[in-house]
Amino acid sequence: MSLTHTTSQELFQRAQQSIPGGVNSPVRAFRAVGGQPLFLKSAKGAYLYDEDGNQYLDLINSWGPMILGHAHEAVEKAVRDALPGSLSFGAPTRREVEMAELIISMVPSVEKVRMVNSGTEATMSAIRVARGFTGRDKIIKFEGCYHGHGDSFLIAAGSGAITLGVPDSPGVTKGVANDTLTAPYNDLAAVQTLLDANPAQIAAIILEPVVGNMGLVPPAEGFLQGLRDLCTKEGIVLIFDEVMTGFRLAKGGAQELYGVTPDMTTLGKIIGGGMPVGAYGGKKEIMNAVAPAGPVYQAGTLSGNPIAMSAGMAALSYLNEHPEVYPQLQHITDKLVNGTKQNMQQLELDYTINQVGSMFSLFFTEQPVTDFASAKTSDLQVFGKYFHEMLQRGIYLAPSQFETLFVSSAITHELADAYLAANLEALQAVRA
Ligand code: KE4
Repeated sequence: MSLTHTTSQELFQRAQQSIPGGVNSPVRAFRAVGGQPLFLKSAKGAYLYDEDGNQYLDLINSWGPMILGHAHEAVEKAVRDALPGSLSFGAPTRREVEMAELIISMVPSVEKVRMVNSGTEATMSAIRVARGFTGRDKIIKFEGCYHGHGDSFLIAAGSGAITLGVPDSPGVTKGVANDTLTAPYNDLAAVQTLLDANPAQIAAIILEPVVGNMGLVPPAEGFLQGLRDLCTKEGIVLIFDEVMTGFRLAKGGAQELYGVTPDMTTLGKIIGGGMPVGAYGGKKEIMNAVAPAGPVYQAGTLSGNPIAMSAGMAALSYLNEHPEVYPQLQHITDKLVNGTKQNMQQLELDYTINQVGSMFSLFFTEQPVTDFASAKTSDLQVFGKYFHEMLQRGIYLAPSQFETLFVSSAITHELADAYLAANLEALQAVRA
């Protein structure tokens, strides 16, 4: 595919005059893979179209939200039907009640839920509630996990922070940083050490129950249950950040898949169907601490926005009513992963590939990848070359080794075959 990117290049030059780095979220800038970002114009089903008319098979799906593919009729119709009623009121609406009830029916550990406008708002709010509920100040997060750009989380953060080499961002005060303790993912002993050193001071442990933000890293056998047991014993609020995994790995997210129940859950991405929506929820006794029911303050002008609720409800309702989507996503993703393994075997390559459900990552390292340290053994130069080899063949991957791919239900067997053909050629090119 001979791709021209003239318009994208012109737009990127323009964008850098008015937007920091020319993008509204750092990972989009292609800094980790080199080259210039593509400016997208539209998308439909499994395909993206850029400003120069090039078509790409989408393996990011807006970093997770577009699980049903782009411009799905159920979601688009819901938004069209809502538009004539105005875009926002700043007052309670029927749709917000219906949305809350739907979330609670799909994620049983969530007994009450508050809508916000992003995953970052959800996680920021969840730890404030945990601190208010327990009267404790410190939190534990895991190296390489990313929970949005809230100050408390930009400590050993994954995703765009590590992609840009700033896992500990300037601008986060020592005071804030002192209250965030970190441990290696999958390391229960390290968590126990932190608890011993900070008795009765830990308000919450927050984690991605399946990590997407250092690339895809599954929880080790017993890790989630071990954290559950420690939190129960110590009166610590266990928060599953399911912004990526919620409604993706199962209707009830990773907590359903692994059978471990958190005290609070944060949600985003799929919950908005592509619109800006986040949510946090959990046990009634914890959520009743949230204003105006309780004293922990959190607010938002556009929280529960009617159009966003319409899009989110349409997406969640579709998943709720079509549970066959999940085994279908598993099957197609298995094909992509197993096909990649066969390609590597044919080329005598032995890179590591991790998968859970419809999320997977190819790491350019031969070591098992079980935490941040092992993820960082990946060869980023080779990843960058692979990324562009795939892009030239019309396959749009996440522009960072420290991100997961997301499969949509719009990806058919035929499209999986196209992906695998490109994958074989791209691996050949990087091996050379
Ligand atoms: P947002 O504020 O970006 O909606 O959500 C933050 C967030 C919270 N928790 C988890 C587990 C997340 O993955 C995210 C955001 N994910 C990144 C992708 N790694 C969003 C993409 C971006 O930063 O542009």
